[in-house]
Amino acid sequence: MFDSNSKHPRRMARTILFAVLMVTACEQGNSERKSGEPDTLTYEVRGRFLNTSADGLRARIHHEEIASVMPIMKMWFIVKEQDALRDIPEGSAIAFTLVRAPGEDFIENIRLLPPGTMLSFDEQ
Ligand SMILES: [Cu+2]
Repeated sequence: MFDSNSKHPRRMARTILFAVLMVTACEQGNSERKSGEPDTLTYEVRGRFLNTSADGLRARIHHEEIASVMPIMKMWFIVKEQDALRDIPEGSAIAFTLVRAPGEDFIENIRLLPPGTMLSFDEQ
């Protein structure tokens, strides 16, 4: 009955804990990836635009869950299109494409969503 398999659940729990820690570490800008994954991955994301950095190169966004990537959080994203944020008022609901390329993550194709758009973390 108590064979070598009895150690397995604990190892499984440790693996799951490690996976959770990896996901929650994403705000620190982890861009490492395992070999064998595609070079560039893109994700369609919705969120609320909070503000632009002083140098204009990054946007702070409260984003919805990005499945298999990140839970809901507020974080900074690199914006490569210089004028992309010019017509986006702070507090607007937006949609954008998250690009995760080797060595860098950034966002592009930022679109304003209709006024009054409810996001998953908004109060009803
Ligand atoms: Cu995030």
